[in-house]
Amino acid sequence: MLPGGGEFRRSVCIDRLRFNDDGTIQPVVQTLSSRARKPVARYTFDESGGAAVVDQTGNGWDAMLVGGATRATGVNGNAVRLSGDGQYAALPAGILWNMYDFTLAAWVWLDSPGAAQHLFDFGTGPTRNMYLTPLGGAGVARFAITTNGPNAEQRIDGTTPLPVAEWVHVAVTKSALVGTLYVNGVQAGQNPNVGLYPARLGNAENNWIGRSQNPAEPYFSGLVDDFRIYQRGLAAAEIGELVQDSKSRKEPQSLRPMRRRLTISFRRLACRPGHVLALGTA
Ligand SMILES: [Ca+2]
Repeated sequence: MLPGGGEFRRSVCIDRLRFNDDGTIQPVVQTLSSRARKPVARYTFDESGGAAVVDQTGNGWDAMLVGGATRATGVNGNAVRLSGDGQYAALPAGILWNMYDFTLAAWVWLDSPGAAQHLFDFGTGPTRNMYLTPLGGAGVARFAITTNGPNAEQRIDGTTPLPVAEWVHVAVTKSALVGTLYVNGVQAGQNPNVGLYPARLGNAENNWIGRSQNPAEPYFSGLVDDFRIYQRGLAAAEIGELVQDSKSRKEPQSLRPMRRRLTISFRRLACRPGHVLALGTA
């Protein structure tokens, strides 16, 4: 139980314990597998068109564009364009069902200040949800999570609204009780006592990019690119790397065209049935 109510749980798997001569336990060093470092879901919106949005992680959390949302030039490849008039992206039910710590990150382009618009909103309705607005009631960008309506929100407020008509990277992380809001890779707000977490929203079905759980609030108007979900709170340095990686537009080594002349020759009878030929460069 937490001092302010609610609860916090974290599951850990300990690989190795080392004991001192006096029976005390040496500190446990946390390491992350390569799998844990990767996002749970990632939407690059690089499809040429259509309503289907592929989860680039291969985890199968494919999304769907609703209301005729289109694509336009993004930070890297395409982005999704949302008109502010009934268009949004719907992510699968339960995508955050088992999350305690998390990171949500995306590039956004606001057509207007976007008062009360929701970049994302995951939940079951106006009572139980978590969202990010570029311009909330306090006049600044805000992340909030609640299981009992707006008056029970736990919030992370920025210091300004999100900038308009330019690409902005925005990220929210939660690690244990500490929730942090980043804008363009720099910390813009922090709340050290965020006791709620996505798993408290249950097997939520309304997981939206560009639409609020509150039907009275406006749809998002602008562009969204490279929307990522992690099942852990990324460190500040990692958020910075995320911003730089997107800007550098690096092409993976394996996808670069090969410009070296290759000569392949086979000795007679060198390959037999069942042998596999692998091509590569030294
Ligand atoms: Ca893209």
